[in-house]
Amino acid sequence: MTDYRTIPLVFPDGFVIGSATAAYQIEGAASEDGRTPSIWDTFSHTPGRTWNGDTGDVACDHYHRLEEDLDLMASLGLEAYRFSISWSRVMPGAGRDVHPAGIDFYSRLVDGLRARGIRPIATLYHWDLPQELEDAGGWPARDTASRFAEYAARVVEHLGDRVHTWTTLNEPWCSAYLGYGSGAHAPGRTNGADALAAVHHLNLAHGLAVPEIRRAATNDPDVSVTLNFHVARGEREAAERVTALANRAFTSPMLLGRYDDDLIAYTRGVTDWGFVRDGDLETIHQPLDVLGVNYYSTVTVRTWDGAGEKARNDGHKDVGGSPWPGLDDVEFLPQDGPYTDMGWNIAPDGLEDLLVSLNEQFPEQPLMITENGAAFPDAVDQTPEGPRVRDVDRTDYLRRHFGAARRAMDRGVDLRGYLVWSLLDNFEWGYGFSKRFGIVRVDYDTQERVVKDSARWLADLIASRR
Ligand code: IFM
Repeated sequence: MTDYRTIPLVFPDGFVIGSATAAYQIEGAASEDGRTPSIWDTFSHTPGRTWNGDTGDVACDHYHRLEEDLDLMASLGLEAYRFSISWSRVMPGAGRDVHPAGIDFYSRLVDGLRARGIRPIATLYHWDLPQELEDAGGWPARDTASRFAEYAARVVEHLGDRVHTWTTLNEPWCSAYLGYGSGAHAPGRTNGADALAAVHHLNLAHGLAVPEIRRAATNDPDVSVTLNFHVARGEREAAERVTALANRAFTSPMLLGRYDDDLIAYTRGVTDWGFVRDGDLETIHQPLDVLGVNYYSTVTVRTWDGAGEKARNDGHKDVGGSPWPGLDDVEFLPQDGPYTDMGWNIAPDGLEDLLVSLNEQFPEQPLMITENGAAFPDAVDQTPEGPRVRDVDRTDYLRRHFGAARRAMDRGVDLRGYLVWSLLDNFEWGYGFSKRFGIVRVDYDTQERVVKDSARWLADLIASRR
């Protein structure tokens, strides 16, 4: 077993180290300055959908604490900051025009980052579809893809002189399969055929948006998409099926211009894929400057023999529906620990394997880790110097995963950067505020920020490069 903690963390010039967040998880100000509800507002306000009935109404109040949070990032020396833009804030009611107050917030954010020497990396869609578009059919409806491309164009017309990297979608796997398959995420629908239609329309949205971004931007930005890859271990055939649905359903159309035959075959009982029209795959297949990789843990699978209860340890909240349309006979087995507070196994070797495998599949494609991090319960110690969070478990997790990334680079992977999830403790979707991923603690009663030891470790790592 590799001890990833002993791998020297020396990264080349140009490699960026930073942190990431997403709009609904931190901003709050849910109905201020014209913002209208997204599917996550509706979902979180529906009884029983989130832990403790938590919502993003206030979250980390980042909307009102922008300057303080920017200074915090600067104090850690972050080289890049990945944030997402709330569609409902910049185009309330899914309107066609940009709302000045909404775009102004992101304009100030981008300017504030640049003034502090932090690279802005903007994600256009991190799961918060305007409710009006869900009412019109959501991602299973083709028109949503065109609306997304329009929204992308309008935003980039306003910020496209200053954002360094544009990311179309964050983890479309979650939007499609958790939103429309299992129902664990907004909008909470449970229909496998809808989930697969959503997969295609998210891919199409990406493909339609990329040329709009390139047309509207004036600073020759990097353009990317962020995918959450499933690293499937165990029985080979079951792992291949999981990989087809989870990973190749996105990488094959986006990077190779096709849907794989085995994916179509596995899901034949669910849908005939009639929603794929002539020309769609050419549209989706767009050159990308960087592919965003989100990685947290692995899954272990095998074909279910039908006896007893099927194991469902896929790391996703089980609310009854299935996020795996067409894979009813695949079971997800419990895995060896240690685990994070999400119950996810800690497996830095999975990150190394994933990066090496992506490099083998797409040798010309630069990669960036756009999310990696861990939830732990954390304790606050009162010290003479003030509150302190000694999160040795999170620091150890990050140390190992940075080591794994470095190892992958030694094996030839063109890795351009590493963004830790997350800058702040925040609204962890269905788990509400019960899970803390931040390298900075947020006291949700006072909104006080406490820099955890893991953030100090990250700051030291960044400082060591100067
Ligand atoms: O909090 C999420 C984030 O929004 C998307 N990627 C995974 C994180 C942890 O679950």
